[in-house]
Amino acid sequence: MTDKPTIDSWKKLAEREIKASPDTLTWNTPEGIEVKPLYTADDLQGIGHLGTLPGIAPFLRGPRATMYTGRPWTIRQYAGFSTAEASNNFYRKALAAGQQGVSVAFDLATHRGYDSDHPRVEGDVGKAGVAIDSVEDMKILFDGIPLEQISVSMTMNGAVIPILANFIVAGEEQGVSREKLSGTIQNDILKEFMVRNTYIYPPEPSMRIVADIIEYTAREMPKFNSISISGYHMQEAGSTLVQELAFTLADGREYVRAALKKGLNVDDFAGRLSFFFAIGMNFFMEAAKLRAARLLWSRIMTEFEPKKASSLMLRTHCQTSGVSLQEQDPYNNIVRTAFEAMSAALGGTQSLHTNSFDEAIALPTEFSARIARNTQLILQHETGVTKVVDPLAGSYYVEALTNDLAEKAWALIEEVEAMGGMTKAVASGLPKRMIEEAATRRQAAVDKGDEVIVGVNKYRLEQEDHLDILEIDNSAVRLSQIARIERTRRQRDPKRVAETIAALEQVARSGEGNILAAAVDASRARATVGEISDAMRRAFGDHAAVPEVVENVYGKAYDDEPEFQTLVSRLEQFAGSLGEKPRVMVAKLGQDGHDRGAKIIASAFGDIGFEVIAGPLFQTPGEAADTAIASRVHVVGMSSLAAGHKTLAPQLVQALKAKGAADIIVVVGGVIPRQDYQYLLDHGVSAVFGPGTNVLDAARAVLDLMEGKRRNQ
Ligand code: MLC
Ligand code: 5AD
Repeated sequence: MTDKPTIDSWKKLAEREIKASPDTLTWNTPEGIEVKPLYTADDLQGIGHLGTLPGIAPFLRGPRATMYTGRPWTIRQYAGFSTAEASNNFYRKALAAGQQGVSVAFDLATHRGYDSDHPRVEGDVGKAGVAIDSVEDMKILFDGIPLEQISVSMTMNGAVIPILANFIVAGEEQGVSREKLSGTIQNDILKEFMVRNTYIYPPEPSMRIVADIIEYTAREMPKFNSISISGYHMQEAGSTLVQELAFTLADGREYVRAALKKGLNVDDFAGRLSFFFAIGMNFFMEAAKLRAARLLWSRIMTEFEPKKASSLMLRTHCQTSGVSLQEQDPYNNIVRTAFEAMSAALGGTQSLHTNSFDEAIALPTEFSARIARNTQLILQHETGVTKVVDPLAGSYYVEALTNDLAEKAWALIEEVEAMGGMTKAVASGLPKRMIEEAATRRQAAVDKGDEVIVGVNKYRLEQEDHLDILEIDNSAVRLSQIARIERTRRQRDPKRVAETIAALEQVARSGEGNILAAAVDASRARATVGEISDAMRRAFGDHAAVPEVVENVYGKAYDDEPEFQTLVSRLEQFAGSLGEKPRVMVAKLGQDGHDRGAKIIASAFGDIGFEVIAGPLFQTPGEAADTAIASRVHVVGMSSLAAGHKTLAPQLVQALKAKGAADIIVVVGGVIPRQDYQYLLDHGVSAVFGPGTNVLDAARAVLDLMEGKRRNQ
């Protein structure tokens, strides 16, 4: 018989193996968690949550007693593009092929409450999602999809009132009354102000909208989840998992307070609050995050003293991480997504979207969507992962991680509380700043090669294969949408439209009555998404954010490293010859609010020594040209993530030319398919920086362009 081995004997062995202390193997994660090379039973000491059971508060091991053994998670692929007809066709085929729920992606014009004929949305109609202008489109979107059986998620936050109203009326006209409708509306405005940016109104009236929807659905739509409180977009914007966890749960607490203020009883709505998290590449930590989320949510909800156990229960959708997927060697993304999906299943998600491998380049094709869906079907039918509840429970590592994440997130939640809650914290800009700092730090780690991404900063292919992608002819979509809006306007009763819109505006202005109820009347009368949104704009005004740029994060990560310093000196020299600092404007055009890339570029370029002008979101090409000229910039860098680049970049070049500023260099960065590079270059763009570009390479290229221009002058 041998003695029970001790941790000291392991340490000695480990030291001999690596010829250094095993402490040097500790991984300091971006969350500030120290992941040790070995976990043992000692790491479980003092952890309070061990021994809990699934289906019973605090639900750490899952909201359902039987979890996937009773019913697997819902395969709910997020999709939408082009017209309602095209998206409807896509949904029907997906449902026939094994998808279990529908999840609608709307285009950015719809998100921001504009009809397809509005001049500000020319580049956006039908591009990043489906264009919906009125209930007529919504009816086509769900044609042949039985809404009393299939649950529908709608990702909508800005124009949440007209979209939910149109859904309710489309159901009605399909013969499905609203109490039978099942599904989820995202309706999570706080994270829009932090990261996703498809807000319309200022924070205060936006919070009233959220509360009105919770009130309406609690009373009239018992099977409908009133909100999907989302951390997904925080992680996409670059947050750490602790930030994602803490800010999402703090948002949830704020929504509960807003609903209680409406006079609702906590048990009348809490069971229909739902959540949404991202699942990135940190396999065990992501699964632990979902367990920690359930633990903390039940702790938060206990404060509100509900009577029903289901009010303490966190149910969540997950999506694999878009930001973890790469343009380079894109089939690697299938592998990444499969690991992330497994992690989501081990964490106990209720519903899941798996991304397509062409994520970093374009919207999914039928082929890439099939592989993404099959990833989940294979997990559910072939791996055995559904045969047991919470299989990671009792793992020394995962239980310790669950505890670490919960403790760290709780500390951040308390910080938010001390600021007076999430609405105030968001108004202060702190969460947004923290997330942008984390994003910039991560970019530096990738650019420096400290963090390896296979096929991007290591093992990169010399020659990338050609990839077929989905192309949307958005001018055709726009014309067909405009034709339908015109037909709808011709056929409706204008008096009824005017009356219902006036009534809606009155409800919005007075603070009396329920905005969604009023919008349902307007939708029945065939008022458009734009008209309903405008009535509320008149009452509430528009929200305009002032972009802030973090400083000294990217540069600090490089410290005095020669690669960075050489570039800084080269830029200084050029500034000397120019007689001033080179000025770069980072521009966001159209309704594309995805600004992680733009913010990172602005921040890193600033640290390198450029003077950076961060343009506001949602400019038209003409407005961006005016800002560029007024700021006397040398270069405009347009960041595009929503596929509007082929319309908007040539318009920007033309606008500069028309205003006598043809000497300003235009470069474009973001999600740009290689197929489009030549088109942009032919239309006056000087350089294109696709996904996976090293920021220092981009800065060097911009400097080359400026030097070249100066030599030729
Ligand atoms: C579940 N059920 C069970 C069971 N498991 N019954 C018995 N035994 C079991 N083991 C029951 C549930 O109680 C429920 O019934 C029904 O089965 C369905 O299960 P669910 O777990 O509620 O799943 P689902 O209906 O899919 O709802 C999941 C959800 C919901 C609660 C997370 O909110 C949802 O679907 N969210 C999706 C959000 C989404 O897709 N977002 C896309 C964002 S994309 P009952 O009667 O209790 O309801 C995005 C990108 C961008 O945002 O554009 O930026
Ligand atoms: N269709 C499918 N997936 C989409 N996503 C965004 N828009 C669509 C769409 N129209 C996914 C991508 C993106 C995330 C926010 O949602 O994965 O990263």
